[in-house]
Amino acid sequence: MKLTQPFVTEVDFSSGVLSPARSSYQRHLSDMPGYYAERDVVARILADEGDRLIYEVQSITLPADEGQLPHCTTRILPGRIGAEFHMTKGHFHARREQGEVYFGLSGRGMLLLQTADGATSVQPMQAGTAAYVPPYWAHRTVNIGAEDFVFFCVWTAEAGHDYATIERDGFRKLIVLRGGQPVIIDNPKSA
Ligand code: M6P
Ligand code: ZN
Repeated sequence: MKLTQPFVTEVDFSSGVLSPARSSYQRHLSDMPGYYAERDVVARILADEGDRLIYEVQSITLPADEGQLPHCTTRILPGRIGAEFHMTKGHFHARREQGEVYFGLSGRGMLLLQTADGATSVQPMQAGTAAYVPPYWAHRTVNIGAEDFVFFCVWTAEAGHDYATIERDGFRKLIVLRGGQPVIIDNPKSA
């Protein structure tokens, strides 16, 4: 067994920036064009406005051994693609029986969850919210506010990410702006 040494990381609640700097990646609109319901709007934004940063993840990478607890921050920028709010891709865990915990640091969001059987759940998140992603639930986060939505996450190294199902089918619910408010609607694609 190779022992991992204890360590700490400072987290900036408003930006999600980690100190010391850790590994990070960004997702732009061009990385996820098929994830949004209004494909014509995606194409128009990419043509007229150029690419747009949707979210960024700063993560503490650990050995992929069972029992390790990778953790990260995610910052979703405010904005919409047509009516639909900026969001993460969303995923199941490759090992479906593995859960995850989120903790809201700043801004306002929604956690959208769904099982393979099509059960859905939407949970509100803001600074101070601890949100539990139980085993077997796919999960996506959505920024419904005018500021960055930033949260902290902890999951298990053995969980892995499975993007394929959500990339193909999407979630059964969409979070869109209607009458000036974020509302949850049925995804016409799943009807
Ligand atoms: C959260 C966690 C991460 C995930 C990130 C971005 O921080 O669930 O594991 O990578 O959100 O979401 P996604 O991987 O679905 O793009
Ligand atoms: Zn996850």
